[in-house]
Amino acid sequence: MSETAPDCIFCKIVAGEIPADVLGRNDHAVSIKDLNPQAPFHALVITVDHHDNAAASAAADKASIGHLVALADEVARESGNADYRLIANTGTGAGQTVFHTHLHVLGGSPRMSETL
Ligand code: DGP
Repeated sequence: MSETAPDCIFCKIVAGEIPADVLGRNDHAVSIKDLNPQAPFHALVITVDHHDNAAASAAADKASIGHLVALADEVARESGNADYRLIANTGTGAGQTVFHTHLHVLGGSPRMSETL
């Protein structure tokens, strides 16, 4: 049984209760296209278990971040983006808006985004 949080939009996406363009998944993570892309290729990789941010996920299970990075690399390469950036916004001061652990996967152009 996965850990979930009520009213968490990413928990609902992981559960299939809210539609998303799914790019890939493993037992621990799901990758979707970002709703508001900031680069030619912009995916999110979301943990299956709910934690507020990457540090909280790592505190619960250090391997969780490895599963995210492995799926990020897979979806980036499958989309033809062997070179990419990974970003984990942590806290409102860093621009985090969804408080469920996720990595941004940005490819297609170096440092295009002003906001990420
Ligand atoms: P952050 O600011 O790091 O918390 O990034 C959250 C990202 O999630 C932001 O780039 C927009 C994206 N996002 C928010 N809601 C949805 C949604 O319902 N579907 C998808 N595909 N992306 C979403």
